Amino acid sequence: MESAKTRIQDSTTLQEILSQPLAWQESLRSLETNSNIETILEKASSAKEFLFIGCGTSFYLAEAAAASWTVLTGQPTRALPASELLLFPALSVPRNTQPLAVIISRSGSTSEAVRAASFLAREARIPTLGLTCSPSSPLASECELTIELSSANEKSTVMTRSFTSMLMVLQYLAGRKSGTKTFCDSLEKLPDGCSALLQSFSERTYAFLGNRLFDDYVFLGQGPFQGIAREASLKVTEMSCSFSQAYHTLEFRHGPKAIVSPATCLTFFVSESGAQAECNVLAEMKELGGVVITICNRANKTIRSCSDLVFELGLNAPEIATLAPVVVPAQLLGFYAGIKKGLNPDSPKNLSRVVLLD
Ligand code: F1P
Repeated sequence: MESAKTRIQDSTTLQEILSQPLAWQESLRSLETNSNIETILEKASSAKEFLFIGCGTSFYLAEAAAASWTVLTGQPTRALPASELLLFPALSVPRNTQPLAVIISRSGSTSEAVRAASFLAREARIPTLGLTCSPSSPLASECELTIELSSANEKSTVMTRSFTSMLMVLQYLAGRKSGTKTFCDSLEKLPDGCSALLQSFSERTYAFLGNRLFDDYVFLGQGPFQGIAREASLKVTEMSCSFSQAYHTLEFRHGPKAIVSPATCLTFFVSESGAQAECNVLAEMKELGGVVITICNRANKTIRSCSDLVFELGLNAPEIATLAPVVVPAQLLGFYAGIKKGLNPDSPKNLSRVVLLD
């Protein structure tokens, strides 16, 4: 087997994780020359509600984007896995609603996502927007309009920069739709604000894991950070084949905390609006003997005294604008946990880059 050092040095996945600030910059810049944007914003201006759809990582992206749209536009925005729409259409799109649907798929080929787009456009007669990282995709053939972010695509199976870049593009559109230019400006500043952080985050994650091997991982987040917690959990499972769960932070007290031990790694996404309540849970889990990682924009006294590892971004940005950057430490955690277990995140066990159904 290749040494850990070789697997790290040669890793495409790690290179893609560390390239995210550049991918964000190129993705946001591509909107400036995208002739579809004005038409998309015009369609969005007449919609009263929105439905974001995806599979796997793209579903959790849909969740984080839907939370962003709801907060930024004040209009109800839901997220669903494509399978829910296909199996339970009346539940997913109640007959008296007329949402604008956004179907998200890095590959643009995932069977469930393409079938969902086809159902919405051809049967439910619902306006559809596609968001992908792949050119000339089956998804684009089904959607009325499609945004293609080729600079955010990955060679890897595991989605990292495609997740954060597509999320930021959807957040940018919400900012444009709601006329909050300051929010769009804060997104455009993120690449500069984060590029210096990533290398140190990478080194600190590798050092923290050292010879630790955890039995299980827990990711906790409230509000717009819940979708981020679920994506973080998936990253650790995909790259390290570890058991990982995600919960609303305060929900964790209601039973799941039974598992907490020194072999449990709990990662808290601490928000600004819910910090006090979230930090009470953090301190309690530390007391129970768990190993605590905190990812936040600004750390407080409880975070510093009760965490075994703190990732503090220190960005001068609204809370919603931090959703993409805060997932990066969790991507690194998943990557290095896999390396420490002797795995190769570039070739994740059992996974394919696209799930194609017969
Ligand atoms: C969705 C997805 C990924 C997963 C794996 C298989 O892909 O489920 O989330 O990590 O790569 O495909 P897509 O629809 O966004 O291309």
